[in-house]
Amino acid sequence: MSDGRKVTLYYAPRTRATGTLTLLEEMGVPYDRHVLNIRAGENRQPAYLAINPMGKVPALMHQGQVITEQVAISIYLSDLFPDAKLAVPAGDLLRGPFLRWMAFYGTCLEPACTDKSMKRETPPRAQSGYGDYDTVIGVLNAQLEKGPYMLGERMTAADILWGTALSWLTMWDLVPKLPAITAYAERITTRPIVTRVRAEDSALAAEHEKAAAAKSAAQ
Ligand SMILES: N[C@@H](CCC(=O)N[C@@H](CS)C(=O)NCC(=O)O)C(=O)O
Repeated sequence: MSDGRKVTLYYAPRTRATGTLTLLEEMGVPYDRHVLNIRAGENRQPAYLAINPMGKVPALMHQGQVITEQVAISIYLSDLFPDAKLAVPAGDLLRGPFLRWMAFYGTCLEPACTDKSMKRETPPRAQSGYGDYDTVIGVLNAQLEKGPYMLGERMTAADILWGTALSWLTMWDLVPKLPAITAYAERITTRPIVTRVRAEDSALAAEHEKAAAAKSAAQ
């Protein structure tokens, strides 16, 4: 791409980077992909820590600038490629709700689900950024009941993030299989591009597991 918008995605299969890969594919924009085998610890090697000192994926490189955190990357990419029509630009009345639900994902849903999966006691409501798990799920469910997408009739980058994540989280019983939530996740994950990315991603994850097992057996 000659207009300076080509990005590089640092990606490992079966991770949050899969959501970012899905977004790039849905947007149909050109990108480079740098694949890491996190099962073999490649994300903890100095070469990658120089890019993301957190050792986490996804990370995005654009013209020498590093962007990390899946939510920030999703907003950044949707803004960078407005022609893909998954952005909600500044000035649009839905920009506020778009940012709200993007932030809600990172600051409410994820920590609530992590605490649940670790069976950690929720801190007192006032000291917990997400309040409590049941409230997070209730607020999310009420929003999705309005449907069909997070912001109503219009599909945006928020739906790629939320839809792909909710399909895993419901499968792992970290989010309840309420009708509006499962219907929404299915609406997103049955999109042909999402289905294709998932199949390729799962095949690569299996290859990585095999390679990591062979490496540790040889040590
Ligand atoms: N806050 C980060 C979380 C990223 C994250 O936890 N990624 C996991 C994969 S889903 C990872 O890289 N794990 C490898 C490790 O920590 O060693 C985001 O939102 O992107």
